[in-house]
Amino acid sequence: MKLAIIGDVHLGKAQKGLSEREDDIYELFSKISEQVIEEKAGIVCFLGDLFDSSHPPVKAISVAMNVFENFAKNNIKVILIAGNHDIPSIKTRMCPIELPKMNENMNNNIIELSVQNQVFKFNENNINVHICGVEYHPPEKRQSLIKALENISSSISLKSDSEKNLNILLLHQGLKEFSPAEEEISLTEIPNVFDFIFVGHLHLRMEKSHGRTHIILPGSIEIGSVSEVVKQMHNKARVIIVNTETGMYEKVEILLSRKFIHKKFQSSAIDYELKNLAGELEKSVVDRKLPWVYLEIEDDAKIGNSLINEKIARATEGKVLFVQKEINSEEINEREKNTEISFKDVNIRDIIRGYFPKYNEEVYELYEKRKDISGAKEVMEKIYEKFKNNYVRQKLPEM
Ligand SMILES: [Mn+2]
Repeated sequence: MKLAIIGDVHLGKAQKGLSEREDDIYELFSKISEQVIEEKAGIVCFLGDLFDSSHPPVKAISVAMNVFENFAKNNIKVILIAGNHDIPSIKTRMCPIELPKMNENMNNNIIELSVQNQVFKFNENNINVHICGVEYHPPEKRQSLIKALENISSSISLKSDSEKNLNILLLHQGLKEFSPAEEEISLTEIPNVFDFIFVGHLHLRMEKSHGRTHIILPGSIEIGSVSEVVKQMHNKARVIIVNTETGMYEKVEILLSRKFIHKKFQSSAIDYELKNLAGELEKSVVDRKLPWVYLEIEDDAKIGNSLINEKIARATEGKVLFVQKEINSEEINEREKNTEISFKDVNIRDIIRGYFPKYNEEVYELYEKRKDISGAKEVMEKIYEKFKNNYVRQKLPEM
């Protein structure tokens, strides 16, 4: 059987609030689903953040329903895990990935993997395939994530070695090996029982082998932010197809509907660069979709932000959906450097005393514990107690 693995989709996301960008994702998602049907996949796995928010727009839900209905008609099962964007912050609220399960026609076709239901297994041609997964766990729930993975590992390693197994793990987490700043989990903490680990969340495309395990980050299907533009200037969405019989995988790419153009130049060459860009823009309209432009400009000629902006506006007017700019000038760098120096000279304690005369001790403690959530919580409770006592004492004489 073929499994299709799809990274963060973020249905309902409208980059810079533009409905054109919201529609780009709907369109691409439908295109990807058609490709998956054409590939004759038997199961499609989503790595979390199918929706951009836990209360997505109606259109996002209807697009998802249509795609899932199409999968059901073609006998394609869907396996989902919840990402940090899908999970509602209020526990009693429903996670939007539950919605398709409420439709009778696809109810049996959609499987949500979570701590409550960690493994979906099937046997085909004498191969036991275990597709395992849990929902996103924030850094403070690291220990329960590690425990859940141990549970999965012991439940799937009960099988005797004479049988052939293909073990796949789906995660929506930051992994230390790919993003050192993440405090969530590292590969050494994941039991060594998986052939593949597919990871959503980071939005980047990366791959790594760790022992017997192949770790693959297919990346988000679309480009969501400036950092993604710079880090992965691509014009194709990527779906991973795993063949459960051979254990091999391939990457299927689907062209994005809108062009992204990234240019980096110095202001001394701005007229030349913008003239070239204007020519490129004319050729970059696809199906009446205007390109998205990202410019990084170093103001070496010191012509100033307002003139740079004016030149860009004149060169791109009517030919782009959006121009995102980052102008680096010495003037700004100087200012930033100065703020940094003066900030270092400041005594935080004195500042806090000035701003919070009554609670300065507690606020300073809070400031010191700002990176330690449980410590900060204790301090907040202390502040609240003190506030409550003061408040009651102030109120009493009036009664
Ligand atoms: Mn995401």
